[in-house]
Amino acid sequence: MNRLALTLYSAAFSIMLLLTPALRAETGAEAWLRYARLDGNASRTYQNFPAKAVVLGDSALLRSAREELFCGISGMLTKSLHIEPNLPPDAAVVLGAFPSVQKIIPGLHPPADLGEDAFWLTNARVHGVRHLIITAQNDRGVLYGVFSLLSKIAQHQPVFGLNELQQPYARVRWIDQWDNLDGTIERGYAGRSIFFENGAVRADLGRAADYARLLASVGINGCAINNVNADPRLLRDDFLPQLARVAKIFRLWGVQLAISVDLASPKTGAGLDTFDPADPRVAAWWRNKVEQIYAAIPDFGGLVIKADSEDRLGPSFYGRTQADAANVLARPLQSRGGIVFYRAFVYNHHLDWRDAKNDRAKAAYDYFHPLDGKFENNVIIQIKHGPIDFQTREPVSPLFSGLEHTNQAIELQITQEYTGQQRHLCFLIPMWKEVLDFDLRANDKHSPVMDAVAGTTFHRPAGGFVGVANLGLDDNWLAHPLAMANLYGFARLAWNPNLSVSNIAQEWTTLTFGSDPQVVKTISSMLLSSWHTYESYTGPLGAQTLTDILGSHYGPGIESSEENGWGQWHRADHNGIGMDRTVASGTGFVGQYWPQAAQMYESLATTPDELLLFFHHVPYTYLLHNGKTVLQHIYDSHYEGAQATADYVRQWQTLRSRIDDQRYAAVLTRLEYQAGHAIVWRDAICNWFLRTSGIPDALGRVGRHPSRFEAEDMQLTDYSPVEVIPWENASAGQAIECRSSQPCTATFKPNLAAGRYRIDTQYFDLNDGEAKFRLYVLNQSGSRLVDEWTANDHLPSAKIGGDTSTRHCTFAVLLAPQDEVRIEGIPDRSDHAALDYVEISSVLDPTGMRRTRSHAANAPRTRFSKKANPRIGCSHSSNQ
Ligand code: GCV
Repeated sequence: MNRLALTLYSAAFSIMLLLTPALRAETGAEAWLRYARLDGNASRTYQNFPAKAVVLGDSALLRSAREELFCGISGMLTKSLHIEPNLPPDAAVVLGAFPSVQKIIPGLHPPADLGEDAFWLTNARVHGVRHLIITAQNDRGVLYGVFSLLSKIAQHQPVFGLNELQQPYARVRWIDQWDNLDGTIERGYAGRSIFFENGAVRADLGRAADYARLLASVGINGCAINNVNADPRLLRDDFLPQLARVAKIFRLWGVQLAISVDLASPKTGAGLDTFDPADPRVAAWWRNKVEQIYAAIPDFGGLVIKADSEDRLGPSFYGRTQADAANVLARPLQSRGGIVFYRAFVYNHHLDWRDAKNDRAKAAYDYFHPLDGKFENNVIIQIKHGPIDFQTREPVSPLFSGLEHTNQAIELQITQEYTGQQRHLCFLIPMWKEVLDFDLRANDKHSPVMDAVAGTTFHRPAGGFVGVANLGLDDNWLAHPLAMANLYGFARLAWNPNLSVSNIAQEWTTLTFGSDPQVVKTISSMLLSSWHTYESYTGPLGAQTLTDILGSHYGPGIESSEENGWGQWHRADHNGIGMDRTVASGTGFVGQYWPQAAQMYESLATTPDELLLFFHHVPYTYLLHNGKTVLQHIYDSHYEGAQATADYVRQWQTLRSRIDDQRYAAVLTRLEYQAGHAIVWRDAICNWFLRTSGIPDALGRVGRHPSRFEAEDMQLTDYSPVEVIPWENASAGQAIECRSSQPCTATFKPNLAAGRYRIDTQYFDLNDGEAKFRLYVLNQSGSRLVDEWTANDHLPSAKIGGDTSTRHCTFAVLLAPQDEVRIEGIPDRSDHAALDYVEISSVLDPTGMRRTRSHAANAPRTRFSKKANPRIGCSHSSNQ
């Protein structure tokens, strides 16, 4: 581009930005219920939307439905609905359960039976006037119908002439939260609990009320609010009234309250000397407790149990079975309609890793399959989607086809414990969809997981979907503004697992960011590729997430899986990698599937590449179906994955001014961080496999970083070198840290031709201090400060390593051949301003229009202020 063209281009771009109307700043608190005003064209489509509403009934749920309708219509169509006691002579929206609607419109008949929670959106002509009808078998269905109608309007879909009956796929569509009574959340990444603080239910349950509304809007009908590693205090007599406060709020939105309980509760502080489920005193204790709960909460949903797992006590303590334990709780709940969700996550984490036949993956089936048919009818076995633990890629749990006479539900993890902890973009719906679509071939018949859990495959009375969400007090609920797509998508699949993944992505994007086609296209495409991207740089081919399984479950930690009893082994050694789980030569896990699925996994030839290392141990030179060796695939996928994250940054930047600045900046900060951390992952894994296998990368990338300047090789003042453990989590295994009370410096001479360069500084951001960094360019005329930033992110470690390694990018720095670059580190508390390396690359973008400073340094923090938790939606005065 010549200079004139460049100037014109810059001017045009600036004018375009000036002309673009500023978009209202948004925190993300409203999630997909923004009800943003429709623009001219779209609102004209709805100009004939009725101005009146008739609500047939006065239950709390119908009041919520009415207020939601008013809120949505006034927000999107700037129209105030008038409430009418009877059907008016002009068009109205009619809300009510079907019998009451039929009373005033006798000729109306739904196209099929309206089951529990199903709704019917239709229209009916009365005396020549067409009314819009939202009806259902129960009031909760009417509420769901209202949300569905509003969602259609927000997506500019037609609502006149509708005749749509929506039936939920399964009765159970629940959320689990892992909140602790002290206000922390196990595996929660978005602030403190919206339910608890200081050992009690919070005084202000405003956010809990907003949460219930969000859940109802996508058809979720139950929520267990506390950690499955349950605190027995929750069952104390004085706690029940506090739980009743939460239930009251949930009730307004048709969300049933449930709690997780500790099976040892009868003994722990409750006066008994046993919790043996076969002891009549224990049964009486639970009976009494359940009665107390129902006295306080008449519509209580049920109890969630984690037992004999990860140091939680269970029935094995007394030589009893999981069925004995489940049933003793289920019996008193039965007459009240309550459910026991008994988790199949029962396993021994002290397995002998030297025994090649041991396999944690077998545990759930081994414990529960022999008990099939021995559980009460109101017990649901809650099964994690894979046999290990929410890894980036696992096969489906064979237990889904191993329980033919027992209810079951699938447990999916919305909170991104192993998938980037809401710092990395990872849209999980494609993964869940693959799981739900998987054909178990039970009894040699078509039997997708979605049907097994919904109860249709084996004709069970109950079953469904449970998502572990762990939303927190952060304004935008899940910290990463794009992570809410996972909650939305979970609920949409729980409602209808046959929905297409791309439709879900587009729906969520439109509802959350508006209908600008470029926005919808760009964000949906980023979402849809993001799971594969994450997988490709954190553990491809079914090796599971190669993360630090003994600590944070976040950064790379390849060897942490091995030589311990946790059983997340990948068995990588000098020659090869993978767990042999075949019947012929391995652990025999494959034999837990029905024959057709088992045959596929038993054979190397038919095992899909993406699960190869889950089922087989192979040499690094083994050829995949795609023609590459295993090791070359590992190298390539990590480079491709890291590159894809850099591309996400560029894709997102095309949306500037099409999205409000606040959310634009919050997402950009996260994507830039991810792009840096993907390089940490890439290098750790590739270097580890290079050293372990001795086989070089055919493309010569691994271990070669010509534009990298190692911190330990720089000229150091007060900084000192430090070994990083494990070695692969720092470039060349070393870093430098500043143990002095004064600033330390590291200086080097890049010796580059004159030009503009991008300087990436790789440093460690520890979570118990806020070190500062300054970047200078030095030459004869003095020193020039070109950038500065604070290491104030909240990463999950106080150690130098893969969790804390962070990249800061400084764009378009002018360098001359004799210039030196200096980093000054100013330590703070235990954060010793540690540095790994600096990488310098030439700036390809000649326009100079890119930022000269990294956004990461200047963008607003993504963890928003907690001082005033924003309430969302319209004021539901009657509901507060
Ligand atoms: C609530 C994994 C997680 C634990 C979690 C457990 C479970 O092991 O790391 O934090 O505990 O699963 O699902 O019970």
